[in-house]
Amino acid sequence: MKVLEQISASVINGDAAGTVQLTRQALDAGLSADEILNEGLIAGLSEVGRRMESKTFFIPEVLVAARAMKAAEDVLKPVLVSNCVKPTGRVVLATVEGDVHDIGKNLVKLMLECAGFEVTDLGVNVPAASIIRAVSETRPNIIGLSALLTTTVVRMKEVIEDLKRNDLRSQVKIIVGGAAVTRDYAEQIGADAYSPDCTDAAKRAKELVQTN
Ligand code: B1M
Repeated sequence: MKVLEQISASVINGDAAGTVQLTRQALDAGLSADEILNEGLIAGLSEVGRRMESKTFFIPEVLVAARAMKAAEDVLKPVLVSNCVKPTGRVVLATVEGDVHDIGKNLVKLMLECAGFEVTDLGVNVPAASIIRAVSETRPNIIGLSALLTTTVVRMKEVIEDLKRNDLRSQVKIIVGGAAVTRDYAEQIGADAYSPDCTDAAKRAKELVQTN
């Protein structure tokens, strides 16, 4: 088995120590942090998602897999941030109300910081009112919203409507993403950008600031 497949298998098995060790081994072998993240760690969690869907995995298995992924992320972080640039803008980032998934959001935060953004991370399960408050207080260039559940994706629309009601919409750009979000939905709710992954999110954020 190749090391990336071993990393995926290790995430699926929820073996945090093994995942960390294999991640180090892959870095030492010259694989890029991006490859390890996407083709090893995220690939593993995607399989966990499929097993969850087919009801062969349940919450305890998913939690240990997520923990293994997070442990390996700490090994990758210093490598991912080694080429970071100076601050260029501010972002308020949140996983929307009702949703506690934060692995993807945290990767988006990392990539945004790497691209030079100062990120105010409001965490998970964040009500629209808290986002509006953070926007009024920190005056960000961008709001980043993440949602992984089909039941919580609708919260993004509420945030945009609340921004309009509070006369704040024209002052910020909005990027949305997460497994439950589509480009069509982003357009439909009037977001400024949709992003399928964390690297792309940082690219979109830079473009949005430049066109501001
Ligand atoms: Co949950 N879960 N989960 N879960 N979980 C999913 C999302 C699911 C697809 C699994 C499945 O059934 N196949 C399913 C949703 C189904 C649906 O709505 N259509 C699901 C479900 C049902 C649930 C519960 C309801 C289960 C239950 O309780 N019965 C429950 C909900 C809790 C809640 O939020 N209220 C639940 C709970 C959990 C755990 C807590 C156990 C755990 C989360 C741990 C944590 O995040 N700290 C968990 C996990 C781990 C998953 C899966 C397996 C993996 C998610 C993940 O971290 N992926 C997931 C299956 C899947 O997605 N395939 C699943 C890796 C991560 C890097 O990807 O977050 O998509 P992702 O981020 C990507 C992109 O989407 C993008 O960048 C990242 C990669 O570069 N991105 C953005 C993300 N945010 C972005 C924002 C942007 C731009 C890009 O701009 C701002």
